[in-house]
Amino acid sequence: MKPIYIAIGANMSNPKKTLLNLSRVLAKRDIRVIAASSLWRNPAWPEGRGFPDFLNGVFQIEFNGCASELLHIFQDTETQLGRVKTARNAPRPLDLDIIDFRGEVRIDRDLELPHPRTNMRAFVLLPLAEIAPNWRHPISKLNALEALARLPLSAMETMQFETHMKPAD
Ligand code: PH2
Ligand code: MG
Ligand code: MG
Repeated sequence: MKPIYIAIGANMSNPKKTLLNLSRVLAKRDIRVIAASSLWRNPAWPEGRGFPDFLNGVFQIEFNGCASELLHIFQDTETQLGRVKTARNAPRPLDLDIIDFRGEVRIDRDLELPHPRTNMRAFVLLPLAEIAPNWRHPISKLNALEALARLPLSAMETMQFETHMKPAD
């Protein structure tokens, strides 16, 4: 079966601690992390709203269910870690997004696959390039480095290495 990649992020309530502990939290929901990128500090998107920087990374996971089941687990886990849905893009203690679910392409009201903004986000593409050099976007067919090269240089310039993650950390 093709791999599943997810984006992880946080920009409030000790993001580093939350993200370094995340694989343990996901394990309780039968999600196993099999590859973990580094964590990258970068400005909250959209810029200029004064929100704290994000830490972002990417996991490859194993999960024996469908994409909708995974989405529900993610929404549950975000809530459990204290996410309150206020304004769009407001700061959050945890953000879990499905980037690519086994190459599936779908556009539903609650779930779009692959994640629609994958190719526009250095904070997804750079960590994805670290752990999945052979991955290709299911629609554009670009790999992560090719998609990164199409972004403005400024997108890469804002990415700051924060720390490594160990899959079992
Ligand atoms: N997620 C958002 C909104 N803005 N900015 C960065 N840098 N990283 C994110 O993960 C992110 C964001 C909503 O999901
Ligand atoms: Mg997000
Ligand atoms: Mg999200």
